[in-house]
Amino acid sequence: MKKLHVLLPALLILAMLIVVLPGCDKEEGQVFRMADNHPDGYPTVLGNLAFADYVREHTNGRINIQVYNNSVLGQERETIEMTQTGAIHFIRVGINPLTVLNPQLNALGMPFLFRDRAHKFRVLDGPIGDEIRAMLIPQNLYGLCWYDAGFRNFYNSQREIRTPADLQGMRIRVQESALMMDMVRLLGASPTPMAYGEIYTAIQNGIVEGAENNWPSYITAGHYEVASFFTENQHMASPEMILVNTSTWNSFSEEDKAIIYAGAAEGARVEREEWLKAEQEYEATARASGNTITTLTPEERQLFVDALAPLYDQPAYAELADIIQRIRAVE
Ligand code: GTR
Repeated sequence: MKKLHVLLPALLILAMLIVVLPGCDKEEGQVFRMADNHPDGYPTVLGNLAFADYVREHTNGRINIQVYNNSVLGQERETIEMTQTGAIHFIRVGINPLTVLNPQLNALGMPFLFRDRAHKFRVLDGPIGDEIRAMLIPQNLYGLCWYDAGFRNFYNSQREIRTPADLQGMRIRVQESALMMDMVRLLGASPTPMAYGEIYTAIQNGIVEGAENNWPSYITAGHYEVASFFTENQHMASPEMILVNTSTWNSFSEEDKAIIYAGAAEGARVEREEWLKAEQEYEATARASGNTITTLTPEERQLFVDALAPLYDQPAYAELADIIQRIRAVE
């Protein structure tokens, strides 16, 4: 009996642990999946992690967003579709592949539209950005915040590009977006849509000669290894965003929605800060690699602006005149 006296507290503790241990599982809260196609350390991934951490902390672990980056849940288009069905709950995605769902989103990808980064974020963080975030609700996607993705530029494996004439006849990989195809066609090149994850091999095997993207993607996806000519022509500054499946969103209480919304703002703050660092770091990597990095003269850059200006008058984009005009009017 004496022994039992000694043993009882120990048994009690053991029993408590057994009860508490599955409770630890419960502490994992409700698990949600978030997709991103970029690797560890990429600015968007760091933003996503800051978002998930904020939400986990502020809900005491009840809402646990797990970030699956590196395309482990699929290529961008598949993961957008999975977020629409709710198989994935959150996604970080660029604006261009979303334009098939609502062509109004093309407004943000129009060439040479934003005057600079500050103008872009005044538009995105203001009423126009709010309006666009809500545009995909009929497609089961709701935008929570805006991420930076810098400027997109052309690069290729063949020759230096200084003017649109240098792009003539070149096969250029584009995102699966009509706007991207029309833009590349206007420059006299031949657009080839394909998934991001296929570009490296496609350039390496000569299926396409080039692609276009920002500094961080050029380096982290390894494209700089197979496309050594990079021209900083900055034809578009389409942003990126975090989207949530609308049923998932509607399942949250108003209080939790406010936390998730604040968490997305924190994710965006971190991403935009990391973006500026990454741009500098990866530009330096590109320059140090011995690749041909071309900075255009204002006259050369103007040739790209002029070549793409007719896009604004094509019927598909003329429909965007109102929103484009409002974007331009933002001080
Ligand atoms: C990157 C973007 C990716 C993907 C990629 C592409 O800049 O962050 O989400 O859209 O471009 O060209 O497919």
